[in-house]
Amino acid sequence: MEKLIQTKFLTFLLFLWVCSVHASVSYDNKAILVNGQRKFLFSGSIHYPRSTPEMWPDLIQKAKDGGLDVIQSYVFWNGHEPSPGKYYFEDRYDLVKFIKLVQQAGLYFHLRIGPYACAEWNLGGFPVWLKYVPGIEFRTDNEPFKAAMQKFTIKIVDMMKAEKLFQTQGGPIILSQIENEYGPVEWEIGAPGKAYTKWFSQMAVGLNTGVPWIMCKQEDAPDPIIDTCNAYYCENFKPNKDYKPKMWTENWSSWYTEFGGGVPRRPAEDMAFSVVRFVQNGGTFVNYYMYHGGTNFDRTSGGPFIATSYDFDAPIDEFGLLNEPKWGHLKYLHKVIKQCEPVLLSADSTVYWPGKNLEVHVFKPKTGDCVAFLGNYDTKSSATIKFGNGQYDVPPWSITILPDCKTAAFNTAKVGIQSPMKMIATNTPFTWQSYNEEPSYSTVKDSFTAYALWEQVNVTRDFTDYLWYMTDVNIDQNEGFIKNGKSPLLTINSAGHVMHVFINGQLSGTEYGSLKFPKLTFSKNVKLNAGNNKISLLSITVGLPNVGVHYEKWNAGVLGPVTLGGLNEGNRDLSRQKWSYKIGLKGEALQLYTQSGSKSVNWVEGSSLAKGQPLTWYKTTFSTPAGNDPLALDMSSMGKGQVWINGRNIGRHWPGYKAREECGDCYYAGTYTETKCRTNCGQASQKWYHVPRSWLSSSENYLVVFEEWGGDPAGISLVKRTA
Ligand SMILES: *[C@@H]1O[C@H](CO)[C@@H](O)[C@H](O)[C@H]1NC(C)=O
Ligand SMILES: CC(=O)N[C@H]1CO[C@H](CO)[C@@H](O)[C@@H]1O
Repeated sequence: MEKLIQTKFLTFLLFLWVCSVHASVSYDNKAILVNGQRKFLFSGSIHYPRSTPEMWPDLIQKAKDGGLDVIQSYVFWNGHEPSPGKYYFEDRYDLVKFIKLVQQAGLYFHLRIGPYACAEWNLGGFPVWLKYVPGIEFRTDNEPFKAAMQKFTIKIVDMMKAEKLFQTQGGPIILSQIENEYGPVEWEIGAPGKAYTKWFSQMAVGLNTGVPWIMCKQEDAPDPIIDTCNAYYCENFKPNKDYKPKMWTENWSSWYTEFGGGVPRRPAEDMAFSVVRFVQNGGTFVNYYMYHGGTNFDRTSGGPFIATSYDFDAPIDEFGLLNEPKWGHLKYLHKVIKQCEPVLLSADSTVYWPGKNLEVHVFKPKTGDCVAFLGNYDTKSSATIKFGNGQYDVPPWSITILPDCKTAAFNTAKVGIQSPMKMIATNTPFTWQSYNEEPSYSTVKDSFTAYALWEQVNVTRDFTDYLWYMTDVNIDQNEGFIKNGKSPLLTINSAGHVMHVFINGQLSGTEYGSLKFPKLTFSKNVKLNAGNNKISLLSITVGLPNVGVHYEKWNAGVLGPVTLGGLNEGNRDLSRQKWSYKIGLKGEALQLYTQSGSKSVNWVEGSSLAKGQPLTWYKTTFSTPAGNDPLALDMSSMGKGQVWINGRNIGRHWPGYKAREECGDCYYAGTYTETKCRTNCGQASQKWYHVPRSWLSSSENYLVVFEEWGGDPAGISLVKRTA
């Protein structure tokens, strides 16, 4: 036992020695050290697939102008390995290009390999095929999982090394991350979780990247890995060893939007306040999650029910414009903190409490310099704090920074003027044509059958949101309900997420769940005729779960029971009768969202144009509006579906899902939670959908909307975002 410990200790020393010879990034109890120098680092999350390569240089420049030193991103495994061993690193998934742009801008990079990302991303960033590797269980001591995770981690590390992107090779990557917020899962699952942590820690360290590894929310992160904090406030966070620095890897700039929820906003005053609280308590690495949130294009959002916009009320908005006053307020804060950097990095603060809810931190290294933070934690009243020879008025819930212990250079609650952004209609008229897709029946081509209800993703493998469950119901002409004119009760239990019920080709109802309760039940008296009746259920996923212990085991689709009540025999269980399955929509198979595919059906227009009808495809063409303002589609008049521009999917639209909560007022003071300061209550959770300019052509653009519920395309407009 003792010998083992000794050997381990020697290996650890050897590791430190190797690092100190080759590495130019290390850490001590105070900070990350680059080339032996302690650094105070402001970092911001920008997820490369949530914007376009054409947007990247500008986003990175705006991050730099905003005072950031580091850009941080997860690596999105499902985008990079769409099928086993087939890799993709192009377009929005060109990770190397993104990191090189960060390097060209003179910034550092923090590579969160994971490869578990969470991130409100489909299946938390894991490819869907991974779910179907025999015997697999995600994120635990499971051999098939560990083999796949290791293979992908090595793939990424080797790629970074080949491109010389680690700091030790002259590149911008100063930190990597393995796993992600694993602590809470480990705590819940116990021994196999602990074994897995030990394994992935050793695996990561063994890859010799030359830069420190971090793990967030992992209190038992083994040496030499640094554990870090993710939360709205982190001032009370302590690393698990006193020789590790205090780092904040996710300082939430707000929260994500879900379909059915309001849009969260976090006041700039409170953001700045939380950052300064962390800094005065010795924190030296702050990352904003998100600095630019961007868009969940295509079907990349997770949840389920995460909206297409991932704006996050971040300092740079979804469209790549500055979100003021947040961006400017934080820029100023960064500037003032950087003035204090030498002092903050060379001393610890002394703290005292001059009154109720008041707190003063003073940094006074031997050099004779002095930095003070005057804090008022009262949520209602301002306070006058006497300090040195001065008196300072400090607003509620705020901190004033004195970089020389005399002059008030910044107060977290004093923000600049707001410059609200507007969505202005461009004069781009749309002339629509429509094509109505019939519901599928059991007799449809390319269907297959089973005497069972199957789990949806098992069948679709997530190549589409849509799966048809179809069955036939024979009704005897002697059924009592035929004679007395009553209707039988059809009850359908589904694991989620959305279901349209068609009976003999007519839409009889739509049900949908929510992020918290994805399951749904349809229960309605329906009209059935004597003889054969066709029941067709269109079951729809809205992003696969991204978080939770063994979230890979969550089901979707019509799992039953499905019953018909009020018959002569009583209840008839339909769950185990013959069901036919059809994957995807007809329009998807025909690729109606491409110019060539659209030629395969007959479209109608003018007075024949479909309005308020389910399963409708709409198409139009338009020319690109002049100028550089970011563009969006206002989809308020529509229900639910997907939108394509020039064949590219801009995401799921669902303005028909209204934010069901009530929005309270939004005073900046007081502890922030994501339910505070919401907007859009009672209205569409999302009505604008980002249209990247780089996806438009200089001549004619082809726009296609698939509408599930029924809407009025005359209400769709192209808008531009300007100040
Ligand atoms: C998954 O699909 C297969 C057929 O492809 C079927 O045999 C199996 O029962 C299905 N499993 C579930 C849980 O639906
Ligand atoms: C991932 C995580 O820890 N999220 C937490 C963030 O903070 C909110 C509010 O404090 C919690 O509800 C979340 O669970």
